[in-house]
Amino acid sequence: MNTKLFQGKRVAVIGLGLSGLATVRFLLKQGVKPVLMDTRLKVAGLEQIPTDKVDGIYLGELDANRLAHMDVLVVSPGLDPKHPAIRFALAQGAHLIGDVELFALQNQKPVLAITGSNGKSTVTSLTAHMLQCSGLRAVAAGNIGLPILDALQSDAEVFVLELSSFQLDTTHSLHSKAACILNVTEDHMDRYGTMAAYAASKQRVYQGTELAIYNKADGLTTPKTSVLALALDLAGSDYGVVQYQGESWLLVAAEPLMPVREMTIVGLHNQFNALASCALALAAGASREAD
Ligand code: UMA
Repeated sequence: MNTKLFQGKRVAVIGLGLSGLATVRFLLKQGVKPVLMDTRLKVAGLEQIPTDKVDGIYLGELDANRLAHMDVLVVSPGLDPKHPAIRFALAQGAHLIGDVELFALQNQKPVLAITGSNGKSTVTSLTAHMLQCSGLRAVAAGNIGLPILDALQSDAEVFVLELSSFQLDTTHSLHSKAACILNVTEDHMDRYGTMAAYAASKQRVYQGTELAIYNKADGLTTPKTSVLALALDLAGSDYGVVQYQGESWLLVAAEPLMPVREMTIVGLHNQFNALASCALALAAGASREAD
């Protein structure tokens, strides 16, 4: 790991849910002794953590003064970084990251990154499955349920990451073979306030990617920075759905791949999800036969 970030630093893990506890396990393995905090008074799974190995566990309302003494805050996705105590610590110079950033600093394997308001779990699972059918050890992780730092311990050859906007907000260094925003529809307005802010959070998935895969029908998914891009469009001539041999076929990289009739997931949105999965899987080395 790029341990420089932590040398002589005081690190707080804020939020002790699934991803927070995975973060604590990860940091302990790296020889970092974090301070643990959660706004809840009771946290399931905390008993797994050896209390003598950490620098204190604080449950209940976050203490701004305690946080202000920290150098690095690893904040869980479920906790709004705009919390006043966190903002106060950031104003004092603390550095804000999340578990995906820790993963990005350590990981050497190819990554596919998927976000969107709808369909991201379907596309993440499908993409991982296509890669597995190509003989690659692909592991699906992130918002889909497996904490990303637990996945890092696996023998994966490719990581297929489902990333929520919350996770993207605290990620700065992720490099990916391809990244996709499937769609952006109104969600999490309690946290973002405006669609523009929410869409900007989703756009972070394109930072550090080799290929931005976007939805031509949804302008909020179009990359806002200069990056190699691939548009998905059901009516497209590269990735789309075409009439071929008298019926509808999925068109992948400008060639018919399979009849829509043979798909096990139905509906136009799933045809789109299948195209996105094909584009992602191909970018990470899947064979067409496995798509
Ligand atoms: N919480 C507090 N105080 C804290 C920390 C958390 O009250 O100090 C609350 C949160 O508001 C939330 C709950 O505890 O209601 C869990 O939050 P968390 O950040 O601890 O979540 P984890 O258990 O670590 O699970 C997270 C993702 N959860 C969220 O982003 C809220 C899981 O996505 C993900 O599968 C898991 O990490 C592994 O990577 C779930 C989710 O609901 C499925 N995601 C949202 C969505 O899909 O809409 C974004």
